[in-house]
Amino acid sequence: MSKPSFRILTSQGRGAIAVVRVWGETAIAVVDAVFRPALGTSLARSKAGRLRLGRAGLGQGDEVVAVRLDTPIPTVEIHCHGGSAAVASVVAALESAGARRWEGQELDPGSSEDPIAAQALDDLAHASTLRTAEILLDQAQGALRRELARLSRELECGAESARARLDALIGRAAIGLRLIPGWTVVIAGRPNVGKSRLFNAMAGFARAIVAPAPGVTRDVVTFRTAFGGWPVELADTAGLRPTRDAIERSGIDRARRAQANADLVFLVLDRSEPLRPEDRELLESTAGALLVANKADLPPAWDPRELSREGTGIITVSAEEGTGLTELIAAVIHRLVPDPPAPGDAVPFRADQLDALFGARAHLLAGDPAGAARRLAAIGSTPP
Ligand SMILES: Nc1nc2c(ncn2[C@@H]2O[C@H](COP(=O)(O)OP(=O)(O)OP(=O)(O)O)[C@@H](O)[C@H]2O)c(=O)[nH]1
Ligand SMILES: [Mg+2]
Repeated sequence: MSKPSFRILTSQGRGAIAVVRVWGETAIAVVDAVFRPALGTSLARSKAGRLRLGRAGLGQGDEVVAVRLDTPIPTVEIHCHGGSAAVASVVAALESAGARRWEGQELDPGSSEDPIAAQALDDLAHASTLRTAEILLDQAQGALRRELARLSRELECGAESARARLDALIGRAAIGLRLIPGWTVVIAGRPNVGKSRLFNAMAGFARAIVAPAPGVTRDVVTFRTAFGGWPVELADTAGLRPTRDAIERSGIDRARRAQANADLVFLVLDRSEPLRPEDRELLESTAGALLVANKADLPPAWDPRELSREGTGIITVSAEEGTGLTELIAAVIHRLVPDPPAPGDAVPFRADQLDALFGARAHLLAGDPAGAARRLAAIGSTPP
């Protein structure tokens, strides 16, 4: 008989609880060999779904909860403490009882009839916000699979609507592919406009150094947070200006690289001083940036309406007093996720899914709807 596989479902790092899933024909016997129930009988004789308290692991072992799942393939989950030593002890005991660590990409292929659902469950373990977890849970419950099936039916009967449905799905992948890594937002501007003060105000604590002298920030300082439930890495950068100082120049190079790779750049301007030529150059070189007029608590030296770009506007804030931050965060959310998915919407969430959607689109544009349907049918069937 083949050896059962196991996989740690929870993400690596600190956590109160870790979950180890074991599956395969002999999974229950193998877990019974390492699980010592506090009371009662073996897992083999327990009902599926019944939580059993006991110990598992080498030596004394860790106090754990074990549960048999009601799945076509025999499966047990062991919930142990989340510290690395507790997990390592349970894993070592499972390995010595004959289980093998699962190295595949998907959670446990074969226990789910839908590999897309298995991939979504796998990603769910890494979701950092409730909002992103809900979207992945919808996909785990079949939202994407059902939409692909609808799309295939429309392709088969040559419906005009198939193209729009396919394009909508491709559009939503821009969100889906960001659910785990999140978006990057970079704060830019000339020295001393208040970038670091604004960064701290948005992070909620004094992460970056703030000082009256220009040229204070050198390294890119980052902080992971979430705006409106969307995970974001916010980055404070060196003020941009010509300089002979080698260290400052190196900081400015880093700032420019961070801007080039960002999903969104804020260009911060100081509203309490007349705009300088450096500000105007930055306004020209950062065409898609969100404009932020800072130091609104001081008397204004210029009118933000002079600068508002068509359709974008300019957000006025005081990083010092915290005013305007709600509007700024709302503007960031709107720029990053202008059209959030509704509950239950299909959202592609892996690069291989997006590749297949583009492949299907190319077939469709070439007048080959059957080829497009074949590409869609293959989604999730091969490991990425
Ligand atoms: N009154 C007022 N002062 C501010 C505000 N924001 C920043 N400052 C002050 O402006 C000065 C520069 O602030 P920083 O946040 O260090 O500016 P920076 O843009 O990060 O500067 P560099 O790191 O040198 O590029 C400090 O003295 C801050 O206290 C604000 O909203 N109002
Ligand atoms: Mg700074």
